[in-house]
Amino acid sequence: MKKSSTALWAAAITLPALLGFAPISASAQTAEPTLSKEDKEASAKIYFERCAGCHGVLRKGATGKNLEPEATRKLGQPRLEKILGLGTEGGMPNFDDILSKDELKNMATYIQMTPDTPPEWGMKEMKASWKLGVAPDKRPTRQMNAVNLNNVFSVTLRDSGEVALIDGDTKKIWTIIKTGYAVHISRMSASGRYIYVIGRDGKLDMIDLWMETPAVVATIKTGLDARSVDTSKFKGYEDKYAIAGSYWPPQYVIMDGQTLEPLKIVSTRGLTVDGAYHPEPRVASIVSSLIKPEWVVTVKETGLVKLVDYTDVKNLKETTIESAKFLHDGGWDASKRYFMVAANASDKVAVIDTKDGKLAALVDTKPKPHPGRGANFVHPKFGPVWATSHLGSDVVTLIGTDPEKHKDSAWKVVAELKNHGAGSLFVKTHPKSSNLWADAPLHPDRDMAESVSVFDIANLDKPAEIINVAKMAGLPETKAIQRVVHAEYNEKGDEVWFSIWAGKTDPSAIVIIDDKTRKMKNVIKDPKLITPTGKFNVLNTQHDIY
Ligand code: DHE
Repeated sequence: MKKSSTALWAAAITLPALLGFAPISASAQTAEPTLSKEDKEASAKIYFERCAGCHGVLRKGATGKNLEPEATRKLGQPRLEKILGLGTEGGMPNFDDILSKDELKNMATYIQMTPDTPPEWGMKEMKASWKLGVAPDKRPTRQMNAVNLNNVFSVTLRDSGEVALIDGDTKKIWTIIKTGYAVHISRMSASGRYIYVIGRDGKLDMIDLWMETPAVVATIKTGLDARSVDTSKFKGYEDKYAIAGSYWPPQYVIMDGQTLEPLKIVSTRGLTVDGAYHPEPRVASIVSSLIKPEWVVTVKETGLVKLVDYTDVKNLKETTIESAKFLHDGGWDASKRYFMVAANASDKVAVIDTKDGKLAALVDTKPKPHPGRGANFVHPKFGPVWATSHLGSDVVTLIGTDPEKHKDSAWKVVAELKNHGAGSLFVKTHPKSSNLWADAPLHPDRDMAESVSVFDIANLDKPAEIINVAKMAGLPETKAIQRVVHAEYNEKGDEVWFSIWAGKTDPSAIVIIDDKTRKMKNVIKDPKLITPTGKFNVLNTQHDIY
């Protein structure tokens, strides 16, 4: 029986296993090995929450390995249980601190079973999910609060499906807003007034910072599994459009930037750079150009980068650039002409020249680069460089980004700094800082995952200082590792904020370090801070300062 869009919406708020995923074939249900209905549903939920991001809904592999039955059954139950529990040096995190022995056992079985295919999510379903809470003409005409909006941080509270807006001046939680499941990133409108927050369940919420207490003014479910959102930032198009990319279904949607009304959906299914058809080419990072009315949309599995021209949404023009498979996250170089994006499972960084609409270079790196948006600074010897750390290697890679004045270094790895461990996710600096920070939250060793490296940009021959940030927070000991994740600067660029990310029921904190002295300045502790991860300072996010 066909499901109504309301039923789909309701189902999709809960998780995919419970969403009515249609089994691929009847034989899959009887295929060995098997789980009880309850255990299969529970495992499918864990798979969606913890595994699908890296391995894909159809388990074809990307950042993580292919987990189709052909591959997993070769490894067998005991080996799979061990990998799931302890993780690997290659960047697969350990799950023995958050999953029980039975859950690990069931997961090892589950990934040997045939994957299910989730339903599609088209215009009809999107429109049914769209809610305009406060129409643009009913919103404030000026800022109704006295908060310094430039220094507000939108903090992901991963496991509670919320964001905390923290006033960076007073370090007080201003408000906590319910958003999508395991909310992923926050991005700003060009004006800096609206925050757009995307959940892993595809729920996009638009928050108005001008209200006395900011709240969601529009919401839509853009897909069933999503990671990216951005807005139109080119002159004349400020706050006009928003775009969200989905993992499932593999597509992006362009929306009215004031209301989130969906205007156009574009599928990303198709052929990879190698010419093979892929049923699940997921939209990874999206950034908004300042030099053209375009978004840069990266498609993970195909390795294609789309420059989407939004001047005529009805007759949409896309420039398709071939790069390398498994595109993931990335950011602008300092000039904001080149987009540097990690093709992480290909061990490459692709450099997209958004002025000429071409691939400028594919740079080979150590395994699994993972920059977040990366970090830009002027290297004493090589001029402007962009940095990334790695999931699969204990280095921070510096790539030259100035083909005009430093031609010899441009698009080359000019240095590899020693990070304190692999399992790194994010690096960060600020134009006003002389520090470069790198985390390693997915390192299987507790001490490594709880520490960060900080490099002196003026003296990069000196080894990094390693700081155990979790200890600084002074939280009680927890079974789960207190992973220290995602550096973010404040408006002035003189404080760096780190999240302590442990278990859902564990106490958590945000540690604020004085960037000059590298000593703790404040710690924000509050029972409402449940699994804080990404932090997005309004001004830095609005202007792509990193
Ligand atoms: Fe992320 C950015 C995908 C797991 C925190 N993450 C991104 C982007 C993508 C992505 C495609 C780039 C968005 C953009 O710029 O438009 N992330 C994925 C995954 O597929 C993956 C590996 C697995 C999953 O199941 O989702 C994954 N990410 C995580 C986490 O587990 C993290 C550490 C904690 C969390 O909150 O879920 C996490 N991802 C982040 C953060 C950013 C991000 C904080 C933004 C970094 C920035 O500075 O812009």
